[in-house]
Amino acid sequence: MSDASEYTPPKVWTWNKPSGGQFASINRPIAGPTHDKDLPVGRHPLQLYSLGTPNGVKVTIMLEELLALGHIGAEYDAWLIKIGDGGQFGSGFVAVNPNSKIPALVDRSGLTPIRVFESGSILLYLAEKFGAFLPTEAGARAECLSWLFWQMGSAPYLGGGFGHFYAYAPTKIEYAIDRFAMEVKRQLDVLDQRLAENEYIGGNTYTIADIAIFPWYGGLAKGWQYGAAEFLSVQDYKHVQRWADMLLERPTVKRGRMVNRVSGEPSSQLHERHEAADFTTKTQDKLAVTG
Ligand SMILES: N[C@@H](CCC(=O)N[C@@H](CS)C(=O)NCC(=O)O)C(=O)O
Repeated sequence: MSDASEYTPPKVWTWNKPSGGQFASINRPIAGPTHDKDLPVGRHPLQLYSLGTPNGVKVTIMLEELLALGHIGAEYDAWLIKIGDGGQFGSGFVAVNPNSKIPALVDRSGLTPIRVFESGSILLYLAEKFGAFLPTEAGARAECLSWLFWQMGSAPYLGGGFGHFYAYAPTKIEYAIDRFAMEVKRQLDVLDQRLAENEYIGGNTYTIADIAIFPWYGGLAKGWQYGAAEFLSVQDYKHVQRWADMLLERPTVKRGRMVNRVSGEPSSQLHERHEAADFTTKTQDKLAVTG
């Protein structure tokens, strides 16, 4: 492997070798399906096609929150899409999300199914559909949406930037790790300052801004991301820690984090969720016992 500093880009980039690193086998410079595969459809109004990554977990927390509020229309089937195996490139999935990334949702409650992709768009769609976790007063709504979109713009620096170069790239490039560590620490400080003055991200109520930001930045603060807690001194962000601990107390957050999860304790992994009872009967530890 050549040193990063020795590389001179050619005039025209061509796809002639794997990119290297953990996701080399699924990275491609072209869009569209690679194979024919229909998506399964369950009996509930909402069909979620996802994986228990931070982007996926945003939606399962939201759905569990809505169900806890008594919105039976938020009942959902959560199907597992294995992105490491290229499940996001099946024809059925691409028809729901042309961008080939989890999470993707189909709302089958009406006459015509409605597809929704991009986690922020899914949170907004569900918040508007059920009238929950999105303030109606103009100022509070604007604040909530500003933070929701802040998350959508910021997390790629954390995941695609810092996480990629710190944890996944085949070589450790100091320039890249420095650049993105600096940006991620700045982002954590933005949140820390906000949470020093406010109980929740949007102000004094829990909203889709918290639901969007928690899996990424709460997870980083709690040491779940990239083994980077010490490197980024996450304990220093006291208000982010306080907020993350508070959200972790919510049973809905606990349940949402289990859905479509394929790593960690077997008792924390519910690969697919089709009804509420699955949380007690279908986690991996239970399936292993019953076969
Ligand atoms: N902006 C998108 C990002 C979604 C995303 O990056 N999903 C990742 C998993 S967390 C994925 O499906 N990756 C598969 C791929 O890139 O092929 C969102 O928030 O929904």
